[in-house]
Amino acid sequence: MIDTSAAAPTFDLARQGRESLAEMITIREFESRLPAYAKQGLIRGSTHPSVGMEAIAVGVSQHLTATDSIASNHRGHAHCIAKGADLGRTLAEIFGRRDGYCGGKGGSMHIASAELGILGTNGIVGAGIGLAVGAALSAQLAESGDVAVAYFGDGASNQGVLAEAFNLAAIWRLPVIFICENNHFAQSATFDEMIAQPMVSKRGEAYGVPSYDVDGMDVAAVSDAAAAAISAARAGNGPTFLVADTYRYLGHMADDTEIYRTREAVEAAHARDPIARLTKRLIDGAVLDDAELEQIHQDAVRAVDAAYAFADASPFPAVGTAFTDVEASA
Ligand SMILES: Cc1ncc(C[n+]2csc(CCOP(=O)(O)OP(=O)(O)O)c2C)c(N)n1
Repeated sequence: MIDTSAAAPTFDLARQGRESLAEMITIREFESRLPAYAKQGLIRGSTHPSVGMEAIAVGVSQHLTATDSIASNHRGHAHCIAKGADLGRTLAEIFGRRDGYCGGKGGSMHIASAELGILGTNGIVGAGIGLAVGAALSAQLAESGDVAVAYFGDGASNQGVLAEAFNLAAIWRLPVIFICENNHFAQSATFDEMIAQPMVSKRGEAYGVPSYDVDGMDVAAVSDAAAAAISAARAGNGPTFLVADTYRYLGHMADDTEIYRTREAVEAAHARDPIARLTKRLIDGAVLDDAELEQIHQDAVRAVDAAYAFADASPFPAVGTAFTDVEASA
């Protein structure tokens, strides 16, 4: 192991705990409904839920401002929501409706918002990595103090773009945080089948990027590591690579037969569940009681119900708009 934590613990259970829990529960409620929406025909094209992986987006985003950027991948709804995306507009985009972030023309894998610093979720595996490096270079040249985050999977860490991105970020000391969400699978391929060197963090080290392994099922650990990485980037100390170990509870996308893993393995992963773990800490620490916990769950259900009503009521974009927004204006 290179290291198990990027920094001394700073996560303040009383200050950050309840908000982190509420965000993770809301994201899980949102994501858990997607397979059923897909079956109902409400979602055209594929959509990839990140149930089980909530701690990473939530732990990272609590240290980002609206002008910081994130570049995400095909499994990016949680990243967007944690960065401030409205649930209704996110779901409307997933449903391909006019009130979505990209007018319904992007769908699940192409959610972008300049105002929120969301450079886009991305259907091309690894493509967001280069976008984040570009945003970090732009922030450095503008001396804005902003940082950029690239979220990508263990499968994407095999893409050549990561080598180039690490090298440029290291030599130019760019304010970029590379976050590999190792959920143990790339579509139907297991991590062990696809990656010979199990320490993905060594890949960052090889390029001179400080690299750390973090428990991606522990929001406090992710938050601590992200706080250290983001403040180092803001201080001009360059990039950090965080490899967050996590697990994808649901199939790669709706209709995944999941023949590449056993039910028992999926159930075993629930023992590390980020929501259950934080809930236990909050209850044991008397930060939260059962009634407040129930309220958080009810609020999440209500918020996602409202998002569904908003998205379902939104019309499809007019056919005549198919060729607008294709090119950026100068
Ligand atoms: C360049 C490219 N190659 C292949 C694909 C097909 N594809 C879509 S998702 C995926 C797996 C990606 O795995 P990982 O990066 O670990 O992310 P995860 O799905 O596990 O979150 C693949 C191979 C693609 N979309 N883009």
